[in-house]
Amino acid sequence: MKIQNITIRHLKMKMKAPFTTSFGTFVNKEFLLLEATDELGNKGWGESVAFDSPWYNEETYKTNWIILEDFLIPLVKGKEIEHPDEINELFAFIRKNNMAKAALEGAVWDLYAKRTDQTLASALGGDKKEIEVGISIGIQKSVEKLLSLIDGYVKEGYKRIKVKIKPGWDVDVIRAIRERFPDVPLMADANSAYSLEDAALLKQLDEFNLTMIEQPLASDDIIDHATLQKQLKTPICLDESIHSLEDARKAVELGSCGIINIKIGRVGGLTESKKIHDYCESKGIPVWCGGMLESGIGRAHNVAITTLSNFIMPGDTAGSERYWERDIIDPEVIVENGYITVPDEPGIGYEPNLERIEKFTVNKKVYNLVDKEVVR
Ligand code: OSB
Ligand code: MG
Repeated sequence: MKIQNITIRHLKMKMKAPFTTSFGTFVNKEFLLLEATDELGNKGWGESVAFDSPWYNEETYKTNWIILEDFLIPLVKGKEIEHPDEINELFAFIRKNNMAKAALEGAVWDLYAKRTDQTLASALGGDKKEIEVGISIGIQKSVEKLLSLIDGYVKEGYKRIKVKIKPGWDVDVIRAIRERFPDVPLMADANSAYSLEDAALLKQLDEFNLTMIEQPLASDDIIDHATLQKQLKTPICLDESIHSLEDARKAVELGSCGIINIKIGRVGGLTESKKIHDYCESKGIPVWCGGMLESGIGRAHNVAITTLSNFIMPGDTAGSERYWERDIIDPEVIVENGYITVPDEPGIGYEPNLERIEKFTVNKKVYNLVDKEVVR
């Protein structure tokens, strides 16, 4: 395939409810959507999961735009692409900027699946017809409010509950949840809010039978996590620390975690996600798909990767209605009794709704990748 043009759109969507983590609160979601057209007129879609502020990692939607415009789009210009795995190699010499890479690579994967008339899930090698999902709940104003939210999501059928923790909102909160919901599959995500000095406090979480504790220590660390894991019964799951297959290998060899959260954007795309998945499968390390409060496009990519066999723990891919008044795809992502039915249309399997996309578009630019015909 040869990509003819790429449209970058900057969208701003209001979240149904603010989402608070240990590092900040999201009220609006600003992000980039990529639409790539091939020579047959197929359209492939990708989403950058970079936020408007560099607090989860160093990228933002604005830095992504620059990297795409100055480096990544020129790299695919004029290239004959047989398979999306080639994009991973093509981009490899550019350091980091994984979310920018993943946005374009994701659009190419969607194009490839559509051209070969298969679902993105089957193009990736996944064969689940439905996936099990959990939900991630932000830090709340009160424990009572958190308990009532959990109650609602448990009744909706979500397969596990993840709550955000930070110093001052941790052991007592988890204890209160366990008193009210003794058996619900439960985990906690600290988004790097602690250090090894907090080991004794984190050890107290062992008594609550959590399925895992996600990223307790620094976002660039795998050494202290290995030290901490030796002291904890609860498995550590790494999120922010894993950017590549190499990072996964080192973390697993060091014993820094027992579980890995795969986010397509954080690791630079679907090809790298698949590599991490396959490596973890060979080592007996379960993986699950993380979330970045995605719109329907990114959500569809998450659904597809989750169909791979070693995604054996419920991920954070909740239904569209949990985030948006109205998502930008048709149909929206629907969760029933904790399951999402994997779509069976070619590619991402959901139709981007251009009318709604335009409504949320703040800025857009079309990049033409075909040299204009030379008139002699
Ligand atoms: O650490 O997994 C995280 C949201 C924003 C930034 C980081 C994280 C999260 C979530 C929410 O936990 C996942 C989702 O519902 O998309
Ligand atoms: Mg996390």
